[in-house]
Amino acid sequence: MTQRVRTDWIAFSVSAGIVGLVCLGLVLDPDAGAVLLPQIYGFVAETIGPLYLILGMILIVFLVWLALSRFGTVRLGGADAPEEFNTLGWASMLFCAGIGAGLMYWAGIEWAYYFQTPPFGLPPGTPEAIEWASAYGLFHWGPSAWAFYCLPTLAIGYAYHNRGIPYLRLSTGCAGTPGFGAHQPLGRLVDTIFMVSLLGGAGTSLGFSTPMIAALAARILGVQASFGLEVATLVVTMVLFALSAAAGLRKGIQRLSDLNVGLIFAFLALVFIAGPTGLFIEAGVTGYGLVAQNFIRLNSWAEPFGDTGFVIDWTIFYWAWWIAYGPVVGLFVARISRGRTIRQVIFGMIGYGSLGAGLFFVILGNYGLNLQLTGAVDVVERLNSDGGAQAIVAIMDALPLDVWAMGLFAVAAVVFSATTYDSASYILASSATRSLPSGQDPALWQRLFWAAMLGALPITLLFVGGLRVVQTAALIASAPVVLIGLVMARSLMAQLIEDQPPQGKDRSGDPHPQPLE
Ligand code: NM2
Repeated sequence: MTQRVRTDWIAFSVSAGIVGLVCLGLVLDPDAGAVLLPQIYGFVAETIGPLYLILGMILIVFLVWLALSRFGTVRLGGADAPEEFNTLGWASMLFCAGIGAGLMYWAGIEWAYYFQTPPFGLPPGTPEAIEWASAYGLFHWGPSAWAFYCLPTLAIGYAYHNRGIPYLRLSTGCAGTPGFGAHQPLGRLVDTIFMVSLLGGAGTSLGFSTPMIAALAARILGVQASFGLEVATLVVTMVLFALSAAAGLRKGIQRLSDLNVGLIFAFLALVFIAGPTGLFIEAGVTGYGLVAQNFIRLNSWAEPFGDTGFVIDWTIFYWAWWIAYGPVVGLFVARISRGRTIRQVIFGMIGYGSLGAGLFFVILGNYGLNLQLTGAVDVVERLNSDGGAQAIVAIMDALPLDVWAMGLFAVAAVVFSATTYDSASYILASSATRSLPSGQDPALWQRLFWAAMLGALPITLLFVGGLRVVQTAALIASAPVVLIGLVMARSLMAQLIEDQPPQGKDRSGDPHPQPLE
């Protein structure tokens, strides 16, 4: 018996409407948008930025405590639940869920911004400033950042696997708090906010990676990079995805993403061998050492007396982006983490995630930095005159194998983007579906619709133009998710304490018999 898959028109129209209106407004008056968005960014970042730093620190302490506490050994799915995936498969899936083509962009070029405007008011060009330029990315993509993914993963995972709540939605992570059930108004609100934040977080990612892919394609094909080419890149990625979704090639796209991991690591290996291998190792060790020694300082530096804007421009932006992206990663990782203990989820996500992202920064970032320092390529000049995407092309041009290395990188970035469309549109479509009997997929038209919506935001942001404009999308999308994060932490703890009472009456082995609704 197949039940009907019903669209949830409220969630559908509210989230599509918000994103549609924003895009329409920006297209109708891009000049006003170019002025307004940076102002909004400045205002929001200055106002709530320090709060993000504080919450980030509290979160890390909370997670480490949770992992080491008696709740750390609680297993998702109950005490006897077997692990669904082996550790290597789990680690690579969680890594791929958590990052996208945005990592490829920023690992290549982030250092060049820090090189020009170093942290802590250091004078540019000093050995210390250069070491920080190489190291700071390891922090922005490191343990504190991955912690933002952990909370939704645990809150959703525990409610889903141990409490038998049958929905993979963000409201599932809030279900331990009265009023937040999937069909209650607050729960619906959470799921609708989730959809908007996902559109903002994924839109940011595509907003960074699209110009990079377009610039690489232009260089490989020998044509001029342009806004038209950027739109074409996004459309081709979207069509690739739509074709595979329409043909029901879910398995296909999964294989493609496995292949992608292979491609990207082959690329990193190539750079590692062809580039200054010894320097990568030295810079990696130094970078991790610097971040470890200064961990509290980095997490708490709010630049109260300086005016370089480093924290507002970078740490706050990154925290916002991780937060906005957190719920979708949480949903996915919760789903694949059955059989893992809370401790394994916390240390595994933070550990494997940080190491995977760090590898990109150590190899790709230091390759570019070394080109700059040896005078082989003036990457910084290229960045300032032609933008980040062209600066990446300049770095890639220095690699051996002519355009082949660059092609490998570009193909991996396209597949990363296509898989972002795939998972994001699937989750958006599920969130806007009222009842989705297990084993059934949301309607195809919805998935294609959301893929188009996911493309609309980055196209509009690119049309208005500028780093700040893209950053603003992430910042705004993150604000409501922070509030939901507090509810999730509360819900998780309420359920854990209820199921594992202090005086030895441990019920952690039993999945909750009834869905709590
Ligand atoms: N985060 C990890 O494109 C991407 O890498 C998506 C970005 C949130 C900074 C994720």
